[in-house]
Amino acid sequence: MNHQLSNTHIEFYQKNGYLIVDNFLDDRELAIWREAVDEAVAARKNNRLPYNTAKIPAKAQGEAVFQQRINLWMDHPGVRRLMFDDRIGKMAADLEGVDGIRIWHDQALIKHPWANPTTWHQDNTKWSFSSEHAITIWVALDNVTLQNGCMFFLPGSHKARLKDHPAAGNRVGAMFETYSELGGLEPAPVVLRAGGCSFHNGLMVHAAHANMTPYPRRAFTCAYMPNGSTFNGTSNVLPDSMLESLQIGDVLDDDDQTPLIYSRR
Ligand SMILES: O=C(O)CCC(=O)C(=O)O
Repeated sequence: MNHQLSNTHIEFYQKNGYLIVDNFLDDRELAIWREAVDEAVAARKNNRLPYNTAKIPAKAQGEAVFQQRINLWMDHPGVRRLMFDDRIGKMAADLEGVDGIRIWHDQALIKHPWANPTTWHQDNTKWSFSSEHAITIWVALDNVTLQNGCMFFLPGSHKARLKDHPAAGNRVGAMFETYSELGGLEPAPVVLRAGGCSFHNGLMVHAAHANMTPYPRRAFTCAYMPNGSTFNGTSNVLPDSMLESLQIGDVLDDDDQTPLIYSRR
């Protein structure tokens, strides 16, 4: 695993809000990741989450964009091993300059042939904690191109938290109707060879192309939160059973839901 970061990488990430790491996985590691993710997705069947299954059906619009299976670390030992690798936790901690990293959620994002684009959005605005130091790794399990649905980042857009998230429906650019100033930023396409990865800050405004090819585009991603992050009242991917007892301001430190994968102390 290509997990060594230089100061130049960290400076680029902190200035622009993202980083691309080519050859993150070697061929042997890529084969292991593909096998684990394919198995875990098949075993999950139609459930997006390992819990709340009755409440969260696969939404027609969501599945038209990608097949999304969340928190596969919870029900597949192979994925769990990959997600608990503290080398990745350290990369996330170093990029964000924080002392500890917890998994917020992992997800397989499989963009099937002819799938729709992902509208421009900011992830952390939708999550159950608010932090300037949330970070996501996005690992390409297939070559990711302009044709098959690569992501696009708006470099520098991570410096501001959006007040609310405009409902996009299927309008790719709905974000720019509310936040016209973002429309002046030049999008950076995230073209990756299989085994490469990107990191992006939780406030990075991003989107993805449609898949215009007859082949699936597989990605596995994990969103992380800095250790010590607190509940902000948004349910997002938390289980109903947990939401019943959580109060706004409670520290999200349950290792069965948001495990600590890296700590400097
Ligand atoms: O994988 C994609 O196509 C989009 C991913 C994305 O937007 C996200 O992880 O927030």
